[in-house]
Amino acid sequence: MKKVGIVMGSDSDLPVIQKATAILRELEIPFEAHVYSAHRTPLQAHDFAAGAREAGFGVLIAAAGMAAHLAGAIAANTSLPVIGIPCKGPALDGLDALLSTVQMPSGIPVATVGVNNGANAALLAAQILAVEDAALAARLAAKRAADAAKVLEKDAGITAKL
Ligand code: RP5
Repeated sequence: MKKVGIVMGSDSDLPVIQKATAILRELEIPFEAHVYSAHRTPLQAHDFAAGAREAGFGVLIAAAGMAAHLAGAIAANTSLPVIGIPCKGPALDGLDALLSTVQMPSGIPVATVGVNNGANAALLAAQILAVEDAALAARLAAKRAADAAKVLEKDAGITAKL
């Protein structure tokens, strides 16, 4: 199976990334994670993106906060699909990173999930890999069913309580 490549701009983004890695583990998807910054270590970020297809990755996730150029910089150097996670920083509640990640110019797309939404990034990565992988598609369907069952349990609990 192709791997998911994860890049975070700083180790301070780790709590967001851990939401993604928990789901990738649950779905038995191999991944590799790195701290590479578009600004602090641009050469390493470039080299990772440029070599990602050759290295066996099928989709990349890039998480960054503040002036979040990482996902765009990664996308500029690969034709693999790139999923951007805007991370909440010390100011502006993550709106800075959201706009920096989502507002890519035409030609270099980044599929942007919600602020801090590592879970959706992992699920979207899984869905992309599942296009060509029926076993993974079945695991995704089972997870959706299990997640729906949890919501219905909550529904029954709230109905009983009120
Ligand atoms: C971004 O700046 C990182 O992705 C992180 O979200 C933010 C702050 O980084 P640190 O100062 O915590 O290393 O590049």
